[in-house]
Amino acid sequence: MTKVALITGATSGFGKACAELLAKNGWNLVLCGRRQERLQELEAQLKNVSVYTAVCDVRNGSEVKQLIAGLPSSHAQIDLLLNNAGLALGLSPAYEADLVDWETMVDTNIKGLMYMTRAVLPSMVERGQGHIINMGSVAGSWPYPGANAYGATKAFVEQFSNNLRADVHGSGVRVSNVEPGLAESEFSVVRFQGDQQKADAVYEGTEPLTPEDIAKTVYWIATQPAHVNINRLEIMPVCQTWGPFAIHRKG
Ligand code: NDP
Ligand code: 8X3
Repeated sequence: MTKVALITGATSGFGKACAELLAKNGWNLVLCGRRQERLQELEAQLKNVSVYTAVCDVRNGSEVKQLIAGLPSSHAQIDLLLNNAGLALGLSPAYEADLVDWETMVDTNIKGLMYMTRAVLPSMVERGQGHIINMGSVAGSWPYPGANAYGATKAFVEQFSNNLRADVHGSGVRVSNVEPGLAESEFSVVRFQGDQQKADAVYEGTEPLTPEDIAKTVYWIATQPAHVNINRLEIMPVCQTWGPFAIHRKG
């Protein structure tokens, strides 16, 4: 039977690339994001599969509930929920960061992911099948200057994924956390509030991961045999690794 994947944040970057790869492999799709035009463009581009698009701001719990409750029967049984919608805002140290940015990251990366999970999971458990793949980040495990609230939201995603697994144990439902490092998408443009030059500088002289790399990873995780659960998968480009501890010296 044709599988159905629901992807949050399908209008750009990882979410869009995942939609394209899943469609290529015959999956029917529920695609959401806030930008309607982008959703329509993507729907028109994806041929031979059934695509249901919905404008949905994951920060709004009732919008999320309505979306799931109102899915047409053809798309109501979600086999794969890809909780991908998310963002980083700013790179300032915590003592200068904008509190509203922190709240937006918490509302999107944490609360939005919780709303969607809570809305979709009961049916998966009832049916004894389904897979939730959450989009974490290396920033959830490794601290770096300016990651403050963003990294902490992704640490939440990692632990929430582990705890979900503990809760669904015995049900057949799978939960995975993908943790990418440097990857070029609209991520940095969003982080720097539309400053394209600043965003480009992040990737200058590097060969970052691409959204297609992440889509292949997600697809591999989603197509493992039913008895296999990839708990977490951290992925970086070869050009990225860890630095030494920062030691502040007097004088
Ligand atoms: P993009 O900015 O290209 O895509 C982000 C997606 O999230 C967009 O489709 C956007 O859609 C959606 N989104 C943001 N806020 C909301 C919201 N409130 N409601 C619904 N959708 C929302 O970035 P990426 O593809 O790179 O990011 C995808 C995920 O991967 C994020 O969770 C990010 O934290 C994570 N990540 C990114 C890395 C990177 O280096 N690029 C590395 C590690 C993790 P719209 O604006 O239309 O709502
Ligand atoms: C995005 C990757 O390294 O910019 O989650 O935090 S990083």
